[in-house]
Amino acid sequence: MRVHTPRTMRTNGFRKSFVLGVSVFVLLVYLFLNEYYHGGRGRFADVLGNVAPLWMRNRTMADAVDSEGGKNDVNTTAPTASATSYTFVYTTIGLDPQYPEPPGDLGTEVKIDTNDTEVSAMIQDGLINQGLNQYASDLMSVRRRLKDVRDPWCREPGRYPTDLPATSVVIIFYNEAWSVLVRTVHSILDRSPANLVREIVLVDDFSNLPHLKTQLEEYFASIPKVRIMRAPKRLGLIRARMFGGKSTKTDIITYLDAHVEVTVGWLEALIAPVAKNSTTITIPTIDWIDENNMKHRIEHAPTYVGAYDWDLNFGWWGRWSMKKKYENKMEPFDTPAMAGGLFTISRSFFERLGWYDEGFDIYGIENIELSMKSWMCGGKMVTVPCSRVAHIQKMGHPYLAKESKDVVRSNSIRLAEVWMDEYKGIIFDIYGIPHYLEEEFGSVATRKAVREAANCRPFQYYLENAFPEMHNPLVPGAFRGEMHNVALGNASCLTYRVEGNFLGMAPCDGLQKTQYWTHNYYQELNNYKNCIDAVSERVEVYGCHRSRGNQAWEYMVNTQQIRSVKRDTCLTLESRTNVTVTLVPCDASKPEQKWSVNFIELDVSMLIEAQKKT
Ligand SMILES: *[C@@H]1O[C@H](CO)[C@@H](O)[C@H](O)[C@H]1NC(C)=O
Ligand SMILES: *[C@@H]1O[C@H](CO)[C@@H](O)[C@H](O)[C@H]1NC(C)=O
Ligand SMILES: *[C@@H]1O[C@H](CO)[C@@H](O)[C@H](O)[C@H]1NC(C)=O
Ligand SMILES: *[C@@H]1O[C@H](CO)[C@@H](O)[C@H](O)[C@H]1NC(C)=O
Ligand SMILES: *[C@@H]1O[C@H](CO)[C@@H](O)[C@H](O)[C@H]1NC(C)=O
Ligand SMILES: *[C@@H]1O[C@H](CO)[C@@H](O)[C@H](O)[C@H]1NC(C)=O
Ligand SMILES: [Mn+2]
Repeated sequence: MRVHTPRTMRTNGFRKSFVLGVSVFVLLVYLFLNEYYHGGRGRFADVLGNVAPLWMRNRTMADAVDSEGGKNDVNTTAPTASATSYTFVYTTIGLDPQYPEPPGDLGTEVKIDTNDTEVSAMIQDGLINQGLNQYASDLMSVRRRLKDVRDPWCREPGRYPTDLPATSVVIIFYNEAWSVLVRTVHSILDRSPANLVREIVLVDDFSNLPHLKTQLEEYFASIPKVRIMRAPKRLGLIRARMFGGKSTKTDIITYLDAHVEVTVGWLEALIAPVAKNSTTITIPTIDWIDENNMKHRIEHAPTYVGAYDWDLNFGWWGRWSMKKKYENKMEPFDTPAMAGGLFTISRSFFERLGWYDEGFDIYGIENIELSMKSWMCGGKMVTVPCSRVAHIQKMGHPYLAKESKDVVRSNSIRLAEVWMDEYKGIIFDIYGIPHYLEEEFGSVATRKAVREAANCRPFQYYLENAFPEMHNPLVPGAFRGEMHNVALGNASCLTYRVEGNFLGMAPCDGLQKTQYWTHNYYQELNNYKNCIDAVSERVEVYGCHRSRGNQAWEYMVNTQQIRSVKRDTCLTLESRTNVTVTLVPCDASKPEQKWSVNFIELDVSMLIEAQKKT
């Protein structure tokens, strides 16, 4: 993929008309606020999705954003000049008590009369289209205040060096709701030291919602720090992140999702470890904005750490389950994996790591790739407890909604081939394939060259040092390859042909296609994502689902039998045909129940030891 030069949105003519636009806008805001706050409820949602907050009524937006802290109506609670040289324009901008409290202020939930059926319908629309309660978001100020939720240790004077470098903040959006996106940007402007934010780059990944076009440009034109880039076609989240990141000029890049609200101190805490060592990638503590009511929920995130299972699907594990213990729980702590959207990285390190694999599609797995290679190529990844960023966890994956291709599969297999050495077989086993299939997943030659050039360590180093808590991937009797029945000998292979839906014995052909089986982490008997399924006393073949049940098998190493975990019967060659297989009660004396296979040999000792200790 070629990266196109960013199209800048501010021409002179545009600027002139914009000055006019801003004036009109300020006037409208004034009139509107008068109307709303004195004239009753209900009008604003259709007038202006972006509710301009009360405290802006006498100032232009740019004034508000660039204002010096500590004066007039700005209340600063953060460390003052004695601790750092930053200017803080922080959470607690005072509200005028004569007006009602804006909905959701200080992270409270937005209360809505759901007896109103029209409102309920609008809420449903938002949940379906945006994966969040957009109606509630639209009710809130785009500059809603959030509390400083950091531990007191984080706020101590002198906690961070005074000479931290600035960062570019890169945000990818695709059909994001107006209030959600604009609030993300305002939260950064309002709650970051101004001198640490060089620019905020909004990358439009080919959205088609109209409010993200001219309206967005007009809205931010008065804030020079905000730069809007448009992808020339749909790039997908991964390539859009590279598109935006490569356009920045700072050495430090901070990525955020387009549906977050940062809180006081988030940025200093993220930048400091990267400034100290450019091979460190930092991740904030990701609090939860409840997608149903926009409530800022802070109780869980500090107890979690990013991790994943062998499906490479990111998840949150309890911090207590990790081997490494920390005396001071507020210090940045080692982390095996990132969720993906929120992190700070040195641009030079990102370059050395080859950014992301450009062969990755859309979304997914790139977070695991970056996690692995950060550790393997001379650096590390840490979670920063003092950096608190609130994130809307959307229902479903609106970003993926229209994609039918199994992107996670091809991305996972590319990742495994390049980064996982002999452990890649574990991933291939999950997809039931014998080796990397270049004709299907494309070349990875350039990715292997990246790994070579960056002089990265083996995957085993990552397991030992970053992720010893990883589960043991080998089930008892884990195998891959041909399945021979002892009654027939090694020239006859268990075969599955999609055409005719045939499962049975056939002469071995050595092609590793219809006769290739894996007994994998999910206890499946898997041939290219087709799994043997214990329907009843019969066996049939269905798409693999990883949920065990009918598709879970136990290879009994001593007797060579294969038992259905669900039915407690054994996979047996039917001697009346010598072709078909069935399920009958297990009987270790029957050769028709014995299967000779090739067991997997792999060093997983570091994982097993870690399990014992926890
Ligand atoms: C700010 O706006 C209020 C009305 O909302 C007005 O009474 C006041 O005089 C204004 N102050 C300034 C400095 O313009
Ligand atoms: C700032 O906020 C704090 C806590 O909300 C409050 O105690 C203090 O009085 C405020 N200061 C000013 C100058 O408004
Ligand atoms: C919603 O309707 C119920 C039953 O009609 C009523 O008890 C409740 O007070 C109503 N809620 C609001 C917020 O009007
Ligand atoms: C940076 O961190 C890496 C490990 O994460 C370490 O090996 C290296 O020595 C550090 N560099 C400096 C200059 O501290
Ligand atoms: C079949 O192959 C297995 C190894 O897969 C071997 O142990 C066994 O002796 C072979 N049996 C015959 C009959 O050759
Ligand atoms: C099945 O194979 C076994 C072993 O080769 C043989 O003894 C038996 O006669 C065969 N049965 C049929 C029905 O072909
Ligand atoms: Mn997100």
